[in-house]
Amino acid sequence: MPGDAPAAPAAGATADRAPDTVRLTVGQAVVRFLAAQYTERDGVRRRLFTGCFGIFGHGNVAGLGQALLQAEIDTPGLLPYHQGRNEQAMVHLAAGYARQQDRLQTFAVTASIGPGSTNMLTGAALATINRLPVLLLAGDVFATRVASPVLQELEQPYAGDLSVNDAFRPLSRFFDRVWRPEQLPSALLGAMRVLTDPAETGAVTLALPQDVQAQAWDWPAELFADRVWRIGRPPPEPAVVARAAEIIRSARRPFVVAGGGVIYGGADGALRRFVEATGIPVGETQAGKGSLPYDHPCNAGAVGATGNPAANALAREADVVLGIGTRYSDFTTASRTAFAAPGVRFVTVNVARLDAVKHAGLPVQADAREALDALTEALAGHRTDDAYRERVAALSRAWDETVVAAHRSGHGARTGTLAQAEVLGAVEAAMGPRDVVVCAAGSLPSDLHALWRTRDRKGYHVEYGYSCMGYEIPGGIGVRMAAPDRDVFVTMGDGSYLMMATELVTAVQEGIKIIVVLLQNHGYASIGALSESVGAQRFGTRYRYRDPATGRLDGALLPVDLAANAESLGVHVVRARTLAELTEALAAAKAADHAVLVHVDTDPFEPSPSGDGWWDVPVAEVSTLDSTARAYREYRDGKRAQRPYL
Ligand SMILES: Cc1ncc(C[n+]2csc(CCOP(=O)(O)OP(=O)(O)O)c2C)c(N)n1
Ligand SMILES: [Mg+2]
Repeated sequence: MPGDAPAAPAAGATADRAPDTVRLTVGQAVVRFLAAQYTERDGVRRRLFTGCFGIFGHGNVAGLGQALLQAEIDTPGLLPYHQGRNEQAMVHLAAGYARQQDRLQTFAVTASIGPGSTNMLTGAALATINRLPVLLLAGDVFATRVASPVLQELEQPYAGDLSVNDAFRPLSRFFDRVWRPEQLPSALLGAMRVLTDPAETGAVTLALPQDVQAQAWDWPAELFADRVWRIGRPPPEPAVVARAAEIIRSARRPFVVAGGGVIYGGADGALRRFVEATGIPVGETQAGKGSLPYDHPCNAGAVGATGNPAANALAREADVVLGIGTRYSDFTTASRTAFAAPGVRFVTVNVARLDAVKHAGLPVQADAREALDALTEALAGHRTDDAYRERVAALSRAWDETVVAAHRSGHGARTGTLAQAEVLGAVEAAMGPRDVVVCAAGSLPSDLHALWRTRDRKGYHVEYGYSCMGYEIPGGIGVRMAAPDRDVFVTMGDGSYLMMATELVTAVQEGIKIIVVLLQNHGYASIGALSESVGAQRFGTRYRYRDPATGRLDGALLPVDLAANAESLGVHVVRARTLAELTEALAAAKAADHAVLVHVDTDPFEPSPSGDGWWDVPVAEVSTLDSTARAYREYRDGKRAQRPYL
């Protein structure tokens, strides 16, 4: 029964109040509580919440807004407030931050009721799919319903207890709505339990009705005591390790798939020891790129639909695949065509049972580092044969030569417009060994996955669980906030820029240095190429005027000037036209102490070299178009290679 909480004693009326209580509003209690939460892993303690991002409206201005103000004035540093431009972007920023911090620290995000909150839905999905902890504090309608329907309230004729925030339920790993102050402690503790569990983590949403946020209550003082959430390292069962070692020993061509769990779990050192002892080659997923330096003799690089030919050849031939910290997305398995050997078997190390049991392999449900150390010990003396190791080295060498040739193709000098791979070569060359490249959607993630030569475990940050256009700038700001000692190079397309450039203002406001490399190719080049491959003729993928003669969007290029747009937001902008200008601009950006955007035109039709990974995108089975009919026949052939892995 919302809203009929007994009136708490007034401040100062101590006679009937237990001495160990603190009188605060729900909003003030949330801020105090969040500031006292810590994570601890491997003996290192960190604050779980570095601060709170927020945009205020009537759903949170008087509750959490007042509480954050009071904290800023009374106890500076308790839970620092940051302003964002768009709620979705604030969640992306928190997710980028959490990823760079190996999920040990994050931000809370507060939004008003209605559209402010629902703007966070896309961010929630991104965080949950990428298994990144973010805390969403969504303003909600009056618990008392005294003024219903309030501005922006959803009135559903069939349910009185529903609000727009119920849309967060399927996207959150934990959801609670605090109808009464008494419910707050259990909601907060439930939220922390999920945020700090590597197997469970993702978006956590607490819906806070606007009247309840402002309501005062006498809280037990112990609610605000420092709380340390230990992030453990569950060890594998010895019998399972023995069985896994037996399977790996029986393999002639074993292959490791290293996923994000290797990096989040700080298992890169353990992986290196494991592969150096056994000689087993490694393919990296998008989230797992950086598990080994690119030039490590056991690192074959990117595997899967966007993988390189070296890793994909090894995957194709592998008789045992040891997956570590991967969720085996369709990009990693090339839509279940990557591991093609008859009878291929899987051993899967993952802290989450959901992932450990995939592909009907042997599940090793454990922390990645613990499992790798145990496997190294159990496999002592075992090593792949010389011929296999030489093949890995030869394949990797050949791919590296291809990458270097793509960087130096001379396409820009010949045609007047740079190829994307030339731009990536220049960016890579401008970066320090610890600097971070950030990306999320378009044609860049596949090029980065295949071509990028990662030198540091935290040097590669491509969001490819949700591949969300618009993540790039806020995600990059989050990375930089987590790692102010690293330069952050955000690479993005014009489509992503137009989707969400707003947080450039946040970078300017907070003096956060990111380097945005904006590749202008006048449309959705990636989807254009995909469209062509499914026989859809690049329909709807170019930024063109509607041609009055044809009535279609195939007229002249639109006169957009994204460099001017970025300038108008207060960012320092450099326009680069040639490889030499680009190199110069990137060097200047690296030396600068403020945010810089480098604008460069690229050729949408010049593909980068890539592997032979397949991706299942169904093609129209019947059509009046020859292009589609042709594509369907090819699709049917591709489909034959798909396997259930059961
Ligand atoms: C929010 C969102 N909408 C749509 C998509 C589907 N999509 C993936 S890439 C892409 C085009 C990206 O264009 P741009 O950023 O210019 O990169 P380019 O493909 O030109 O390299 C689209 C529409 C997406 N990933 N995210
Ligand atoms: Mg584009």
